[in-house]
Amino acid sequence: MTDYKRVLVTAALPYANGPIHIGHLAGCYIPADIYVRYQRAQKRDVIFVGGSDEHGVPITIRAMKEGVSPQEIVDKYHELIKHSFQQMGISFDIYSRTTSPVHHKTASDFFKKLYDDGIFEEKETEQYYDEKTHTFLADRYITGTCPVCGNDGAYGDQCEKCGSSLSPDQLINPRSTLSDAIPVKRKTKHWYFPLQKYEDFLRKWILEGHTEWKNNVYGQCKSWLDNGLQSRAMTRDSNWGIKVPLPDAEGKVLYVWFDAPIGYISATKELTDKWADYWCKEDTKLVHFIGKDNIVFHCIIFPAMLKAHGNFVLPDNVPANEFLNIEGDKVSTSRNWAVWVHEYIKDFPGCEDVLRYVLCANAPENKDNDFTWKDFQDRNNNELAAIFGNFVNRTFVLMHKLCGGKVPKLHTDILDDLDRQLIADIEAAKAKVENALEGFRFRDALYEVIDLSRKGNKYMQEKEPWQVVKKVAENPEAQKSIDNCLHLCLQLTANLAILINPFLPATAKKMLHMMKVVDRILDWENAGKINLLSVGYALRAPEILFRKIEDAEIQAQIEKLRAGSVAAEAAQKVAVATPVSSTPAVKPVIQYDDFAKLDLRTGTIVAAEKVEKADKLLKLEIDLGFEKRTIVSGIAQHYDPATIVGKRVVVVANLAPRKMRGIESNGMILMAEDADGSLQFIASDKEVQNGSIVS
Ligand code: B3M
Ligand code: ZN
Repeated sequence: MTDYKRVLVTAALPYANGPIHIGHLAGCYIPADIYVRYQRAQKRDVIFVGGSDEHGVPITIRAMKEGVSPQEIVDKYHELIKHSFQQMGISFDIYSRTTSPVHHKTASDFFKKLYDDGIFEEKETEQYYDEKTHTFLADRYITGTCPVCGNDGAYGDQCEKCGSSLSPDQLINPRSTLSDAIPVKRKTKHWYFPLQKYEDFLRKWILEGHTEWKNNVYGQCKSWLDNGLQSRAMTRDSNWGIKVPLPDAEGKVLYVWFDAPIGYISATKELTDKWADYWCKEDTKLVHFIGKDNIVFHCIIFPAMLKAHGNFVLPDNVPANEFLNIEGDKVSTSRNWAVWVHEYIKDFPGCEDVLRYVLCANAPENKDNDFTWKDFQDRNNNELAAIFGNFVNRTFVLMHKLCGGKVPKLHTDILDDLDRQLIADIEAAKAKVENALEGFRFRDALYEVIDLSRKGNKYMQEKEPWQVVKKVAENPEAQKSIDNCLHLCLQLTANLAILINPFLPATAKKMLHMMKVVDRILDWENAGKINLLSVGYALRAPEILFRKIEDAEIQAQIEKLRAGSVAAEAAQKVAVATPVSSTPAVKPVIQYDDFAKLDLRTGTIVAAEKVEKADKLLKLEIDLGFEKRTIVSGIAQHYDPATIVGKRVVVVANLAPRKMRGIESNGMILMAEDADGSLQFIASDKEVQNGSIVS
C-alpha cells in the first residue's frame, strides 16, 4: 500500500468572495484534514496545502455588489476564511492566496511554457459583449435559461440547478448579469487549450488506470470523455487576474480555472524549498480533496495541463464528495440558506469537534446528503455524549473511586472471556479504521471508532465493577476483577484517543491531558496496544468531553436559518430593482399599440396634503382642465405639500381607480427618479393648457 515516499494533499481553494459554510467543510476540508492527520500519525512525509482563490468573476461580481475594489474583497474574505479554518482545526501546512507574487510568477511561467511549446490555439471568435458596461461576458457575467433543464438563472459556465457545464452560446435568452442588458456579439482573441488532443491519454490514465476512484468521480470523468472533449479558452477579457504574459494581450488575464489549480504548486513553493520533491518525483502520492462541482477541473483539465507542461506528477486520487443540503434544501449563498462556519463558532464555542463529527458521520460521500439541526443535536447527545463521552467519563470516575486514581494492575491469571474479547476488539479496531481511511471511507472509519467505545460501554456494563466492589470486603480477590476491568477500560481510552485524533483533534488533546501523557502516544503505531498506560500511574480527574445540546439552542438555529433567508430574499428584491450599473436597463420592447393605450394629460396641482398614518403618501388635487382629480402619490418623503401647489405635472389619466388608505386615487402623476433617488416633476418648459394630450 505504501509504495510512495511522500504524500501531497490539497483541498480546493475557496473563492475569497464570502465566508465559508458547512457545505464547504463537509465537501472537502474535513475529509482532507482527517486524512492528513492520519498520515501524520502514521509518521509519513505529508504536506497539506491550501489557500484562497482570489481571481475570477466571483470576486469581481462581489466587488461590484459591495461597491469596493476586488482587492478589498479578497483581503477581507481571505482573512475571515483563514480564521474559520484555524478555529475548526483544519491543519493546513500553508494557507496561501492566489494574489501572492509567487503564484503570479508560477502561473504566468506555466502559461508561457505551454505557449512557447506551441500548445495553445490562438482563436478570434465572437463573444457576448455588454455595451452598457463595456464588458465581455464570460462565465458568471452572463445568465440565461439552461438548455438542459430550463432553469432561468443558469450561468455562462454552469447551471447550478442541474449541474450541466455550459458555454455562454448555449444559454437561451442570454442577459448580462452586470446591467441586465441584452448582450451583442463582438470579436475577441483568446488562447485555447486543445483538450481533445489529450483524450487518449486521459482515457488510459483514468478509465483504465484508476478504476479504484470513487464511483461518482469515475462516472463523471467517463461521461466527460464519452461526450468528447473540446478546446477551452484559457484566457479572459478582464483587468482582474494574472496578466497574459504575451506582448499583444492588453486587457487579457488567465482564466481563473487555469491559474487556481496551479495555486497548489505555488503554495507548496511558498512552504518549502523542497517543493519539487512533492510535485515532480514519481513516488509522491498526490491527492486532491474537492467538491463534486470541481471534478472536471481536477480530473480532466488540470491533469491535461500538467501533462502538456511535463515534469509533474498526476493526482493519485481525487476523492470528491457530493453536496450537503441544509434542512432539506440546497445550500444557496444568495438566498442565505446556509450555516456559516464563523457564526457556528460564535454560537457554539468549544464545540468545533461536534461539527467535525456531524459533518463526517453524515458526509455526502457517495450521494447528496442532508444536514439538519435535529440530527446535529441527536448525534451530539446520543452518540458523542452518551456513548463515547460517557465511556471515558465512567472509566475515569470509577478508576478514581475503585482504584485510588491510579492505573490498576492487569491480573493475567484471571482473564475471562469478556476481557479477552475486549482485547481482541481493541486490536481489531486499528485495522478497521485504517482500511477505511486508506480507502477514503471516512464515515465508515469514524463509525468504527464510535463502535469501539460502544463495546467499551457494553463491557463495563457486563463487568459491573460498582457491584463487584460490594464483595471485596468478604473476598479480597474480587478487587482483581475490578482492577482488570478498569485497566482494560483505561487502555481502551488511550486507544480511543489515538483513533479519534484525526477526526476530533481537540477531544484527543483533552483525553491526553486527563491521562497525563505526551502527544507521542497518539502515533498510529500505538493503536491496538494494551500497554499504553503504565500500572501505578496517577491520572487526572475526568473532564466532560461533550456537553449536552439543548432543544432551545437547536430551535434558535432553525429560526436563525429561516430569518436569514427571509431577510436575504427581501434584500434581493431591492437589488433586482437597482441593478449593479447606475442606470436601469431598458424594459423589453413594446409595440406602438401598447403605448397608445395610455392617456397622458397635462395638469396642475391645486391642493396637496399629507395622508394620515402613511408617511409616504400625499393626497393631491389636480386640475386637468376638463375636470379636477384626486390622486394619491407616493412623494411625501420628497416634497413638503405646501411647496408643490401650482406645480405642472403629467398625469396618467386612464389608470384604473385604486383605493389607498381609504382614499380613491384616480390616476397617477409621472415623476423622474434621479441617480440619488430623488424625484423630479416632468413638465414642458412652456406653459401648456391643462388637459392637453401628451404623446
Ligand atoms: N474556487 C471553486 C470553488 O470554490 C474554486 C476551486 C478552485 S480549486 C483549484 O468551488
Ligand atoms: Zn440546468
